[in-house]
Amino acid sequence: MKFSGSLSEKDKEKASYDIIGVPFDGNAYKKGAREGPKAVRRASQRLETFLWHEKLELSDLRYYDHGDLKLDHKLEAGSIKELDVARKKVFIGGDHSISYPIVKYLFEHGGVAKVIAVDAHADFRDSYKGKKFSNASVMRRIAELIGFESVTEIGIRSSSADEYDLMKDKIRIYDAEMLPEKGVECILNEIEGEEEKTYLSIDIDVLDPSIAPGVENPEPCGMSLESLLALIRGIIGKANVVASDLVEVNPRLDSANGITSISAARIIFEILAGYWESDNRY
Ligand SMILES: [Mn+2]
Repeated sequence: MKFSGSLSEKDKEKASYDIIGVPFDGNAYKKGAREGPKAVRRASQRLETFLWHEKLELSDLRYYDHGDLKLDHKLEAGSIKELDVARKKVFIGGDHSISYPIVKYLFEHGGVAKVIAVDAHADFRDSYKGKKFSNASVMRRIAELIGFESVTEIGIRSSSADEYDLMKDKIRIYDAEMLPEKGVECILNEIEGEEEKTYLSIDIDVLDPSIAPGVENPEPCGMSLESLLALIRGIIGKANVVASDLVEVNPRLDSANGITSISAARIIFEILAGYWESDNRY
C-alpha cells in the first residue's frame, strides 16, 4: 500500500517530492517501530485527502511513495544511494536512529548543513546500553558529524544531567516550557531567512502521550498536535528544509484505533503541503 495521494508508478517521473519508508528498529530497546511505515501508510488512507488548512488536495502536491529503504544493522546507508538527493523527501521511520545514516548521506552528497530536531528527548547520550548508534544517541552523533552549532532541538523535556551539561551551551535549544507562550513565534523569527539546507527530524513523542501513546518512551507534558502542525508549517515556510523524517511510531504500543499512526500521517500531510507551499508561493 502506498501513502495516500501518491502518484502511481507510471506517473512517478512527474513527482516533485519523495516518500520513503525506513522500517528499522535495530537500535530501539522495545521493538515495533519497524512496523511504523506500514501503519502510517494505512492510517493515511483514513484521513480526508482535502487539506482543510491549506485548501489543497493531496494529489495536487505531486509526490511518489517509493516504498521502503533498507538499512543494515550497522546503519550503513544501504539503498539510500539510489535516491535523487535533489528532490525534497519525507522519510517514515523506524526508530530515531535512522536519522543518522540519512543525514550523513545528505550531508556528504546533498549539501544538508543543519538539522532541526523536534523531540521530547535530547538523544544526546554518548551511548545507550552499549550502543553508540542507539536512538538515544542519534543527535549526539549528528552533532559530531555536522557541528554542534548546526543543531537545533525543539520541544525537549527529557535528558540526563550529563546530556544537559554537554548540550546546553553548544546547540540551540527551545525546550518544551518555552513553547506554549511566545515560543513558536520566537523560534520562527530566529530561523527566518537561514539559507543553509536543513533536515527536519520529527520524533512523534514530542506530542503529549495522551494523543500519541504508541511510542517507545512516552514523556508527559508534551505538545498538542495543533501546535506541532503550526510549528512544522512555520519551519518549512521560513527555513530551507530539503528533507524531513517522522520517526518513532510504534504500532505495537498504539491505542486500538491507531491514533499515533493517524497523527503521524497528518504530520506528513503537513510536511508535504509545506514543501508545496514553499515551492509555489510566488
Ligand atoms: Mn524521543
